[in-house]
Amino acid sequence: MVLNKLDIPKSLKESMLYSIEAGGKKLRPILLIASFDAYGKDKQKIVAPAMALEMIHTYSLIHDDLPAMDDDDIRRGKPTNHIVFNEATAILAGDALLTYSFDLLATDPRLTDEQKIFLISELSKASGPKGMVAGQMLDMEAENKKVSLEQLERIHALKTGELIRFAIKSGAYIGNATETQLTHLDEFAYYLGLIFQVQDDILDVTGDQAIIGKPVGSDEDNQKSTYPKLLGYEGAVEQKERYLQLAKKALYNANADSSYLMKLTDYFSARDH
Ligand code: GRG
Repeated sequence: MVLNKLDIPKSLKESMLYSIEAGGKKLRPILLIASFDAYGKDKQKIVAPAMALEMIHTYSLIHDDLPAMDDDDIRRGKPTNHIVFNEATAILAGDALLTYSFDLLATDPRLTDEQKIFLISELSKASGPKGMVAGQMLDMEAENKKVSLEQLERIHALKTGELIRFAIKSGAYIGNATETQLTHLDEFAYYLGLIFQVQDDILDVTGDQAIIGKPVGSDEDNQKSTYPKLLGYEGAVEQKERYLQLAKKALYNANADSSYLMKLTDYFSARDH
């Protein structure tokens, strides 16, 4: 991993590597690669974008787990970053992963200047105040409040959906997809992000976390709006099916060699962790 070679303070590097190597599913880089694969050939070009994306996702999880936010002790099956190191180091490790991801894109010799500008601009929009950070803010403000389905969709489209959109859009862009294909893929990615989130909420009710981790109905659990709370369990499953049909239709319209993306869509919908 490129982080190993960085000449930076030892404790900062250890803290960054701890979370990156903690064993996440790497869904976003996998999506980026699958989207590239639907159009392009030279896979070397997507190494830096895939790494940058996972670094930003990991930064968001480190910060989300902090006492000032969700105050979580376990992430990716291991103690959270601030528990192992300390709060200040965890904040800096998150900051460093965020900023270094842009350095990685700006200096990758395999990307053209035009591709670098596209990737840096799209990734900063997706992760920043018009994207993931906005979603996190709206999510915090919605705690303990009743939200509508439209509000819930908006929160998740920003909070988790924007990075998923970046994965799909940038993979296809580097693979030289046309403008029309990118438009259809963007619609596909929007629904894929929502499928990911409904399933995440369903797993909170039915999955291992519900059985061995946070009990459903705990204080923490009550604060957040989720699809099952809003629509009931059956309603959430039906809503997921609606998103699934819309995602598949958009993917079909994108006219891609989309067998991997199709398989990933089914995986997102049926995943059990
Ligand atoms: C702190 C700016 C800031 C943003 C945080 C993404 C996010 C915004 C918070 C994560 C909170 C959370 C658990 C959201 C539910 C959906 C989600 C993003 C789950 C984690 O993604 P996975 O399942 O994780 O892809 P792994 O560990 O496999 O990478």
